[in-house]
Amino acid sequence: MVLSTLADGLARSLETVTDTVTAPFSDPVIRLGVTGLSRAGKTVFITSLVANLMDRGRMPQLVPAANGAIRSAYLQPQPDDTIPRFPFEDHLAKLTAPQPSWPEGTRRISELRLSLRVQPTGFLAGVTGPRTVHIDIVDYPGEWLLDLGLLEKSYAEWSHETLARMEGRSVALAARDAIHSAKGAEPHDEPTAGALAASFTAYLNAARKEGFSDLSPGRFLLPGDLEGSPVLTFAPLPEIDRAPRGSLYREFERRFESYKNKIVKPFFKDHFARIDRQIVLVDVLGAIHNGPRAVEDLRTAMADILAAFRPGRNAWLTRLLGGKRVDKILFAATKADHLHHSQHAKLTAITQALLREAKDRADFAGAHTSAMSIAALRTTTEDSVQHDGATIDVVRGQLLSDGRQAAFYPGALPDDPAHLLAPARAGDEKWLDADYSVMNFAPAPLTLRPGDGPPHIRMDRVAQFLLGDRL
Ligand SMILES: Nc1nc2c(ncn2[C@@H]2O[C@H](COP(=O)(O)OP(=O)(O)OP(=O)(O)O)[C@@H](O)[C@H]2O)c(=O)[nH]1
Ligand SMILES: [Mg+2]
Repeated sequence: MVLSTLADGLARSLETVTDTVTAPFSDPVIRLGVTGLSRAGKTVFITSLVANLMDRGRMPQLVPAANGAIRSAYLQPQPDDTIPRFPFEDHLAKLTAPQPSWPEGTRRISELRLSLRVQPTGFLAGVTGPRTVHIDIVDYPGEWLLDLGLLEKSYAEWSHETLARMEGRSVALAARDAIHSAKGAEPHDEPTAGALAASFTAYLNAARKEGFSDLSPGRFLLPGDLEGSPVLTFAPLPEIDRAPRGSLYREFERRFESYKNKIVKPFFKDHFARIDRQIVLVDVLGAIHNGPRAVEDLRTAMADILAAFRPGRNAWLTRLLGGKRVDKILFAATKADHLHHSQHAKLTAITQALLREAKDRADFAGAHTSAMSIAALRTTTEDSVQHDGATIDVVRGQLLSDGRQAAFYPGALPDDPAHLLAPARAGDEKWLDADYSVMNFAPAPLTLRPGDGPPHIRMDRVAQFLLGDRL
């Protein structure tokens, strides 16, 4: 008994070195950040991860699941009272209903606490009882990370850069006219401010549809509860030297500062700075399907997003983090169930090449990174069909559009990622010698055996990379 208490205390004091603990004797917590651009697959990913950690029958590559160290898994109230809870049960119910459906788009941050009872294996196996490890999963839009760049800019600098970018874009025409005819030195009045902000926001939304990614301030696109509030009611204006007090320019300048202080900084302080492990979901197949420009845009957006994982570039963030950093980052190409497994390695190689620049810098900052091709929810089965005397590897699934069963071949990904990335960098309109398609499959109706979570591709490897060493 005494020995066990002692050993337990020892184990815990060791943990405090590596784990996020709030008090000396509290249970270890792993804070897992899940991010990605809109539609990357965050909601489906979290739902599947949690379901497969609760029912571990399909998790052979997660070592502590396979060797029985994880005794049980259960949901608990999350530690942060003011963040919406991730509605896991609703999402799982929809995905596993007799007529399954995909979740709605998410517009805000959310959190879920999954707790695992783990019996330590290894040298403490005999002397300690099971312990509890909490996994706090935080779902946040990747677009929010893009706002980090605003912190070191003044309103005048941001306006200057934003207006310059708008120059070359046809979708910016209306907003540009509105901004250039605005009278920044005249007294601020709210209808004028509101109309300018609306026009600028409409431009940002249109630019996103066109596939542009440098769309700060990120919260203008995903306003949530802040819609219509002053902090989201401003727009860039050409610089005015010594704008009078009470002028439109001065008010927009004040609101820009307020956006930085009341939206950007709290997000980084309250959420980002506390993350231990991060997964970045990337819809690489979707971008390839949309053509070279979409691939290039994805590449630059990911580089900007990952700048947040390179503190040092931003003095404020460096101070805030104080040496703490995310120690593992996983880049996952999602929806890999659109591809026969014989092409998964190529998809992973393309993902790696796409993120090379950004990843190298994150590596430089000391984080351990990896890339994988995954499907959080497998909607297809594999098959081979004969076509013109050749055998091609296809996937079969149910089409979302009309419910038909279809065999699908998305095109052959190149062995050398440069065959895609070079034309993307060169700004080509179309892929030269190939066409890639994606299909929207419906989630397949499931009959799960007891103990099995929803079918997936490599979610067990994902869990092993992100959590395995801490369980
Ligand atoms: N085939 C397949 N499709 C997937 C998978 N995961 C996501 N999808 C598709 O991608 C869409 C977006 O997935 P979500 O999980 O809602 O993406 P999100 O990142 O949460 O999107 P937002 O909340 O809008 O930012 C889904 O509606 C599905 O059509 C998967 O594992 N396999
Ligand atoms: Mg979502």
